[in-house]
Amino acid sequence: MSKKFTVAVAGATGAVGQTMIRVLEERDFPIERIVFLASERSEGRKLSFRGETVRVKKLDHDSFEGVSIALFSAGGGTSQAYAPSAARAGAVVIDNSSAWRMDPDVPLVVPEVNPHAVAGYRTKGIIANPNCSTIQMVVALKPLYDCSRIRRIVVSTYQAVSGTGQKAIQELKNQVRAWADNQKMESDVYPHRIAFNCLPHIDAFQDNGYTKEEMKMVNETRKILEDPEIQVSATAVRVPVFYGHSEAVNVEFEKAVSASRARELLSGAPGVKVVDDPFRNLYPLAIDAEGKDATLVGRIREDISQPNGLDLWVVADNIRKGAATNAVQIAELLADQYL
Ligand code: NAP
Ligand code: 3JN
Repeated sequence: MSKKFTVAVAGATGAVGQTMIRVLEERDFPIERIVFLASERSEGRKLSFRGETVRVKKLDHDSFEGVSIALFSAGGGTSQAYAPSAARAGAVVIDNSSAWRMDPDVPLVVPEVNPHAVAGYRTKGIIANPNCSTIQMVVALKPLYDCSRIRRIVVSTYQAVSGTGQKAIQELKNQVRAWADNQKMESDVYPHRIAFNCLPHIDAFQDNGYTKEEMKMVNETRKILEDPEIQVSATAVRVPVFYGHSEAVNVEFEKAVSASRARELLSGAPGVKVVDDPFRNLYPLAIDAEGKDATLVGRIREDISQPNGLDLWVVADNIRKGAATNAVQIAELLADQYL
């Protein structure tokens, strides 16, 4: 009989937590018992899992007795405070926040890119899930990197409001409704109106003029591709889309990679779906990525401004591949090969 695990979901009531629960169901993860954890605001709330009702418990330091795998998506502060307790209790933590991503003793894993890194979980009992914008970009770039080393990436992101959580999804809905009703549009989550607008501001601004979200893409890409020399410049933009982050990615290689070679490499790559027939209006769209796990890549073309460059348009569901599915795939690797 194959092994089954006790799995805890910390942040079970949130946008990512809810999707992790659905992905665990869909992928039929071998679960013996499931534990749903959130803040005291949600204590006692009923959630469903495989047709059964499970009550949410308040996350505490003693929530992890008997838990083998703890999926965290309750914010960085919560992960910082509770992941070590979970690991001490014997659970392997798979953390969706940025709290542990750059810790040298914590692997940062995208299963299609660096599955071998999972082995590093033994030091701290924690594995970090990268930022959504990084995940989809490295899934698309890894097959190309294996053909020729990448020197530099210039990326602009077009990020959906679901990346900010449930309240932001509601804020965009409310503003669209208010606009249609000719009413005043209220902004609480974002510093400006998000409906019919683009905000070049995701997470906090840093002293170097970049935002934290942009610097996550720089540092996480280097760690996952195990290449500290890659130069990355990112501009992260919030757009009025509910689900699906899109990215315009310009890449400079050490040796030239033609567009047709790139198309060929990406067509056989794990987790990638090439959608690239622009003359028939076929290219990756956020509305097509929504609810799916593949990273869509299209608009593949040689950069006319430099000899070794390519341009790509990369789209994925930020809550699925960008967070929940990637975390569950890491759990599958752990369950199959390590636990
Ligand atoms: P969300 O919809 O606002 O949900 C937040 C979840 O965290 C809720 O379940 C909430 O419980 C719980 N929570 C908040 N404070 C808590 C506390 N002190 N103790 C226990 N639980 C607490 O946010 P989300 O979009 O799901 O994102 C959650 C986190 O996932 C983010 O903060 C981020 O770190 C990470 N994330 C990562 C990515 C990525 O790129 N990989 C993308 C999105 C989010 P209540 O319902 O009880 O308040
Ligand atoms: O804004 C997005 O589209 C992605 C957001 C991710 C996020 C949101 C709040 C806190 C993160 C993250 O995963 O980097 C964090 C965080 O943990 O720093």
